[in-house]
Amino acid sequence: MSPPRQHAWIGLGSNLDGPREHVERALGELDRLPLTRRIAASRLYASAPLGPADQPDYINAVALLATRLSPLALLDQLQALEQRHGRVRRRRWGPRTLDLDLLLFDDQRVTLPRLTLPHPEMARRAFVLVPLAELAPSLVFDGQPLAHRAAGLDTRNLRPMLPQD
Ligand code: A4P
Ligand code: MG
Repeated sequence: MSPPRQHAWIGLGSNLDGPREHVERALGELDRLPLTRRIAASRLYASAPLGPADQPDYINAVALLATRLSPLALLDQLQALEQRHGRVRRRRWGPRTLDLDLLLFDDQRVTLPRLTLPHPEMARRAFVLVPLAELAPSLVFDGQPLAHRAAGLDTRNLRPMLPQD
């Protein structure tokens, strides 16, 4: 019997070497991971960097996957995809060609050295919560619908990208 299909929410980010192309290409690649389909994607958003300011602005998006992979097997696939985009890990919160964060995996809670679920920073970050709320405004996180949570964040820095941008 095959494992059940579960829902995984992925945060995508890039701020190097044509960030928009990295994010758009990765959205296509997420749809081709083993045992996995992409079932929705948010718009792309541009924002100033959180963390060190001496780096370019970021492009972010969120995708919803249906997958039969386990959370750790999906993390392996996401990290392999980051590598294929030429990601080099330097400093924490530093610039990167592609960052793929596993935000939520159904309602699983995981605390492992390699994986924390839900992603510990997601609720504080407008560039994660706003695209997530765009896809799932009524999804309840920590007792509150995402749309309410997103409305409470400072979004002055964040702008949806237009086709001509
Ligand atoms: N890890 C644990 N839990 C998870 C999870 N739920 N999803 C582990 C993904 N990975 C998880 O990540 C470090 C380790 O976290 C991995 O080995 C994995 O096993 P990393 O991506 O290799 O390292 P990092 O980049 O140094 O840290 P991190 O925490 O991923 O960086 P962030 O928090 O993603 O921040 N500003 C804007 N505007 N937009 C951005 O997207 N991104 C960052 C990066 C900084 N500033 C930004 C943005
Ligand atoms: Mg990361």
